[in-house]
Amino acid sequence: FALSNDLRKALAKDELFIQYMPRVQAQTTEILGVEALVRWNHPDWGLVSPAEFVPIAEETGLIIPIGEWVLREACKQNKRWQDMGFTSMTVSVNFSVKQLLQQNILQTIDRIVEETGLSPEYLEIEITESSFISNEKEVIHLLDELKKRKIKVSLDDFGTGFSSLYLLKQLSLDTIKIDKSFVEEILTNPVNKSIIECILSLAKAMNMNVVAEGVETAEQYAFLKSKECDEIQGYYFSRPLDIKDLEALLKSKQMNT
Ligand code: G
Ligand code: G
Ligand code: MN
Ligand code: NA
Repeated sequence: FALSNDLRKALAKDELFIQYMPRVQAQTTEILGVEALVRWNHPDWGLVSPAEFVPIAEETGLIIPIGEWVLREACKQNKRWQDMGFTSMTVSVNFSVKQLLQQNILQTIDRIVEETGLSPEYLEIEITESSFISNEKEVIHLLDELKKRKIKVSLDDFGTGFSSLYLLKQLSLDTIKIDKSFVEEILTNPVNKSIIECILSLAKAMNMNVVAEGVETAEQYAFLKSKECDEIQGYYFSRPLDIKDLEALLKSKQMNT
């Protein structure tokens, strides 16, 4: 309870901030986008992980104002980067189920996109399979509406939830993100290897982009590259970064090309 009271004030006290984690094209290692990851700098406890406070935010409903803040900051920031010359990066924002199923979520997204001036094709919303439990119709409709607006949608933590192939076929998804638990044992566990190959060929047939998450070693990267996985996200390329550090990385990449 103490933590949820503190979280209530965290936004007003400017204790939340965002780190951005690069997503690179597998073949060229060009940075195609960044994922916005919220962080909380608690006055007494220091950094509190979102793995800890996002569930509290969901239970208390605070995920609504927090999620809206993250979305606005991420769009604003990406617009700034575009104005600085980093013109074709997508920013991805994680949406929890409660946030996605708000009554007026489309109006909120429209308003934020308009306010910040970001072109909608440079915004991606990450949802999880848990969004679909007993809300299939609503979510299918929402994804169609986002597609009309050219906003991208990715399915996060793919393979850990409840999506059926039947459902996957009906969704307007741009990208699936293979959960890091599959990538972790890619070279030691033949089953994981098969699962990844399977997801890659399925995604190709369905015209979806695939991001492998949690890539930490050269061997994992080499395997995924050889299987023509589209994009890589993981500590092997970069950890989540503060704005200044990301800008330094973008500049150094720009000079190398
Ligand atoms: O960044 P890290 O690995 O600590 O994130 C832990 C979890 O918190 C991940 O599941 C991630 O998706 C989630 N998370 C990070 N930022 C946000 C956010 O802005 N909104 C939501 N709903 N979840 C987030
Ligand atoms: O649930 P979601 O996929 O949004 O979670 C993203 C989280 O996964 C981020 O908080 C990020 O810190 C973490 N992550 C991304 N890549 C790696 C990685 O290579 N290794 C580890 N341990 N965590 C990672
Ligand atoms: Mn994510
Ligand atoms: Na994920």
